[in-house]
Amino acid sequence: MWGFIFDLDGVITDTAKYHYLAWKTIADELEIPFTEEINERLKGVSREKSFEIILEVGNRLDMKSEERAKWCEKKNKLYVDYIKQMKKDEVLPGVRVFLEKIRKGGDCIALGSASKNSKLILERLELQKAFDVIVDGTMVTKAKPDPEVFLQGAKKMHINPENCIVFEDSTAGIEAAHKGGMKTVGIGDAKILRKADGVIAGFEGWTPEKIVEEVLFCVK
Ligand code: G16
Ligand code: MG
Repeated sequence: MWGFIFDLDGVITDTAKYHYLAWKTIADELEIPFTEEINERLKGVSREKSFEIILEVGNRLDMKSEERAKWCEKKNKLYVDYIKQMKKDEVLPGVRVFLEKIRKGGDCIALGSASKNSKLILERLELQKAFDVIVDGTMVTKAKPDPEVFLQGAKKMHINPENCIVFEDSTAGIEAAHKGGMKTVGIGDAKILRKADGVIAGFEGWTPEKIVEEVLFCVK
C-alpha cells in the first residue's frame, strides 16, 4: 500500500499568486524590491521565513521580532482576504480525478503543507473529505526543508516513509521529503525541480499507477 502526500500551494491549487500579491504589498510599503526570483524562494517555506528572505533582500535583517510579527500579521490579513474569495474550480487541472483514483485503489492520502491557512483553502475548494490525514503549518515546529511535516503525515497514515510518494512544487519540499526517506514527484518545471525522482507538469492524464510505474520506476 502506498501513502500519497500532497503539498497544497502549487500542487492542489495555485495560492502562490495570492501569496505573491500580499507579499508584494508588504515589500512595496517597506520599499524593498520584490521580483519573480525572490517570489520563487518563498515557495513552500513558512510565513516567518518568507519575511526573513524579503528582509534579507532589503538589507533590513535588523528588524526586531515584534515588528516582524506585525508585518507578517498584516500580510496574512491581505492573503486571507484573497483566499476567502476562492472558488472550487481553482483546484488545479486533473487533481480531483487523481485523488478519486487513489481513493478507489485503496491507498492513503495525506496533505503536507507549510500553510497555517490550509483548512480554509480546502473548505473553499470543497476538498476537506478528500484527505485521510492533514498535517499543516499549525501542527509542526520545523518548516520545510525539515522533513517533520511529511514524517507526521506518514506516521498518521501508518505507512513507512519509503512507501510514501510526495508531490511537491518547491525545492524546499523536495529536499524535506528526501530527508524523510520518501519518493518525490515534482510538479512544475524539471529544471527547477531537478532533484525530484520524477517531474510532471500537472496531474492531467496521470493515474496513480502510471506515476509509480513511469515516473518513479521508469518502466516504459
Ligand atoms: C505554502 C506556500 C508558502 C507559504 C506557506 C505558509 O506552503 O508555498 O509560500 O509561505 O504556505 O503559508 P501561510 O502564510 O498561509 O501559513 P505549501 O507547503 O502549501 O506549499
Ligand atoms: Mg507548494
